[in-house]
Amino acid sequence: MTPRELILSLETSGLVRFGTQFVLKSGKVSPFYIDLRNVVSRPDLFRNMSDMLTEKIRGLEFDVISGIAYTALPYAAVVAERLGKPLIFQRKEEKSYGLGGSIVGDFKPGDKCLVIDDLVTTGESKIETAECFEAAGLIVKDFVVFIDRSLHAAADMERRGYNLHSLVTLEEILHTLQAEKRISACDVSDAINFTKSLDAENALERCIDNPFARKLSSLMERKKTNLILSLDASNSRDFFRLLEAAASEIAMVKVHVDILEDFDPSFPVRLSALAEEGDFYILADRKFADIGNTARLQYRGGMYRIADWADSVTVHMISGNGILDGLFGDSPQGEAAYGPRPSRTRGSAFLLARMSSKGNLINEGYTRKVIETGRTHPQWVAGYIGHGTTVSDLRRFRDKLPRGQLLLMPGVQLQQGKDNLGQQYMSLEEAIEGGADGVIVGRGIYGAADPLSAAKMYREQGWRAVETIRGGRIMEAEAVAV
Ligand code: 5BU
Repeated sequence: MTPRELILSLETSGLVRFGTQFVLKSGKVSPFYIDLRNVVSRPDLFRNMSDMLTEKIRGLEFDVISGIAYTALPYAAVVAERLGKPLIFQRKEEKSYGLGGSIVGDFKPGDKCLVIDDLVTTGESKIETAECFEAAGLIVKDFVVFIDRSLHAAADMERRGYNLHSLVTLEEILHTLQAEKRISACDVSDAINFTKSLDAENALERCIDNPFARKLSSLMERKKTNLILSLDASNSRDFFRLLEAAASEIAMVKVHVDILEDFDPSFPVRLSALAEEGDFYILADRKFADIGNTARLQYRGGMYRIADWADSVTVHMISGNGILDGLFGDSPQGEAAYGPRPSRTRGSAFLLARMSSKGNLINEGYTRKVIETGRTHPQWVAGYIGHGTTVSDLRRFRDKLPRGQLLLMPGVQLQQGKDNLGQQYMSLEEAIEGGADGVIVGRGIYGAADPLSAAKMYREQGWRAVETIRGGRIMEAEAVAV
């Protein structure tokens, strides 16, 4: 069966329909309707579509094959049998008994898995499936669908590291049916306009506007530096000596305030004045991790009163979303007990999505949930702290982050390497090539014989890489346009 015959046959069978208004599952009213679920009850069409799919897939490289339940599963079974490849699939429901997780079938970590689905609209559900498989150790690169009913999904998926192959596209359907006079020019323009508006809405949903992310990225572009100095000094004399020297080179200073032996209330006063004068922001790397109420007390109160002076803070999501409400939400018990809520531009977080230390316990499933939390809390989450073992590993992770939120990467030095306590370093250029927006450097600068020259070198090399690789832009244009 050719793509043209498939289109005509789907239209004749009423599986692709135009000309009236259809209410979609989302409640939106669409001028066309595509539903391939009942193809399985038409043996001839099912066989022909399975044949087409088999031919499309034959040339691709994979070890196991999967279909997204329910619609695509029967095709995946047929194709797997024909090509002599193992079939695996993801349960739709969480299993509450017996052994094994949500994936049925045998595979080895590192196996390449090809995924079949019936349609693609935004690509989001494909990416969710890929992430589930990746969390189980599989490698997902290729998706094959019958119909790409969007105008952008293939490009969006490609940006996130996946190939989308389709047997027919919406444009081919429209073109074929119009040429056959089965639909009018008006049907075609209605379908295109509807799809464009749906695509635009989806793009907006994925695009996040966080005030601090915007401020930090514009400071980076203005000052031409993506350097974040991790100033892990143990006394304030060393801290300010180093910071004064490096101030002109950095976009932000990262502070572990509890490392200081001689902290007193004059420290944040002096730090804030220097930040103002030197034009950089302050990130308190406190790594809050407790329940919301405790995190709130730690952030707004105690000796350090971090909320009063830090532009942003780092947060582990291990205790659940309540920590973000605790840190940045209003105090139901009043401000007296907890201190005031930080201002909108000041109260922001970088979530720990991946760590640089060897043997850390964060896995892909955890990282995925952290990103999901960041995506659903755009008012507070300016970005993520993350690391990659290689450029492509970092790139794949970066592509999963919502646009408009930033990736800051620790574990960076001029060359790859490690320390003797588990820290693993990636080189500055690799970090930027992999998609880090800010590079966090500690000992590479303050441990150098001449910290000021080291800071200058990191800033220059880092910004040169930003200019070469991304044309001197930190925030993607689409994100700023929101
Ligand atoms: P270094 O001297 O460049 O190795 O310092 C790195 C800093 O980044 C240090 O303050 C760490 O606490 C921080 N860090 C990290 O190295 N790796 C991580 O995964 C996270 C934070 Br999260």
